[in-house]
Amino acid sequence: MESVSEWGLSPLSAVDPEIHDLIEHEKRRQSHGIELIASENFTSFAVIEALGSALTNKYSEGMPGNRYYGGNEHIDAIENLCRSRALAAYRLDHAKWGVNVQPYSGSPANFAAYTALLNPHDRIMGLDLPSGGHLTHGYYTSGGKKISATSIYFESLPYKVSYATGYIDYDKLEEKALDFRPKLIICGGSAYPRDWDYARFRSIADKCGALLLCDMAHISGLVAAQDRSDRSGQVVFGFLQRVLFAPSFQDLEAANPFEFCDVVTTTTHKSLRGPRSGMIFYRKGPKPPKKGQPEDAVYDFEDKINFSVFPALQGGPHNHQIAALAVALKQAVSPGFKAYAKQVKANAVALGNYLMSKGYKLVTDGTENHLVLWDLRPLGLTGNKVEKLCDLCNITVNKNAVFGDSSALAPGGVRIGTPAMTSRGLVEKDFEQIAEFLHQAVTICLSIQKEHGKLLKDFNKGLVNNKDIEELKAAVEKFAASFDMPGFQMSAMKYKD
Ligand code: DSN
Repeated sequence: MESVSEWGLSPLSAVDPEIHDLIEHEKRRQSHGIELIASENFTSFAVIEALGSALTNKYSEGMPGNRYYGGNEHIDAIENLCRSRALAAYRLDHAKWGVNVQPYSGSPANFAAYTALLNPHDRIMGLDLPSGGHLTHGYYTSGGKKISATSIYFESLPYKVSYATGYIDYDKLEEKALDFRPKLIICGGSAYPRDWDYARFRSIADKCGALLLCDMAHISGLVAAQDRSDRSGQVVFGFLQRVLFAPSFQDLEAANPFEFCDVVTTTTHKSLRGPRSGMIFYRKGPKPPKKGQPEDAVYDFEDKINFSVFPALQGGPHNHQIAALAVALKQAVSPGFKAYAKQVKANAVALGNYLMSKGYKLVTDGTENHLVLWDLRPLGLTGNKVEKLCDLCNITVNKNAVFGDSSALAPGGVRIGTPAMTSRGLVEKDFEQIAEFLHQAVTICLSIQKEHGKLLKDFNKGLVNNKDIEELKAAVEKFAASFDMPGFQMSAMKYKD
């Protein structure tokens, strides 16, 4: 048998050069490319250190203080710290809100929340996928094929954006909701460039007796961002926090879903800049007085949500993720995080304005958050072609449906987000340069399509040995490599050039 130090203490490069090498290639791809996927980010070295720690060894099914395994004293401390930091990050009073930090990621968090709040076949309404919603909000195709487990196990009726404006059509949503009488309305999306009117959602939910859940995954960093310099990053709970530090409207980088929703779910690796993980926040304590409700009514979400996460849907919590999330939440209440979130938004505006100045069409003609949705249909191009060409030039975007689209594989747009490159220190002028690169990429796409034809197999021929693509790739690499990279030292990479 090998010695412990031989199999257990040798570095990755010695144990598995193949995987080590692929990781080094991926580091080069990340550092020498322009990362514009709106749901991605670059996390910190401290978060990565916690993720790659001995915490991955431990089983801890159950909740802190009530586990099915021994040896959890430090794991309990970590999960409790993570929970209190999560509440502090969103300025929540722990008497009124609780949080479960065990979901493995966003889709499991959403399904656990639905499992807790709904019975099979209960009715739900979420933003339609082609309108910028998420699969887990109940998507099925226009032909009726149920794509998401949410639409398989629950009866889902989507609401949509107005085809004229690209904004959510709240009046239509209200009309549909009053007919459909859902038990749950879901707000939040994956490709919606505007802020959310949570007060209107609440009023619609109340009119039809529905619960209101926000999936704030994309904007969770913007919602967390607040000027905390007056507190030097300290965590302050309770009355004092609410009175002295209640954020003014101008102080927030996004409308606050906690003000109006019953439950809020999120991933933690998008604009929040943490590890891949998920959280479910829920109201607890006395319910506000309402006609027809007993005076002492209290919210009953806590036990249901904790039970849904474990034992109903998950096994052991991923403690390395939870510790890494605790680190990210600590970083999210530092004064620098507010500046980061502001810059994410300013960069999205700069990028959007540059593209519009070139005559391109953005959904809703702009952005109020971290992303723009570029409508390529007026150009006669599809998102898959632009995504592919950009990939060849080391620019990473993703094809995305634009309302009215029917094909997910050849949709009419691309989604472009600013969180990742802002984490590398880029500011408005850099994003104007990025928009110029995107303009060049689309120009190349159009000339290939003109020369070779619209069919994908013909278009693909124009990508081979294309001098314009090679030149753009070289310029993109030079540009991207000139910025710092969070998480790892570029100077220590195996593949630098
Ligand atoms: N898949 C993510 C996105 O790209 O928006 C959401 O979970």
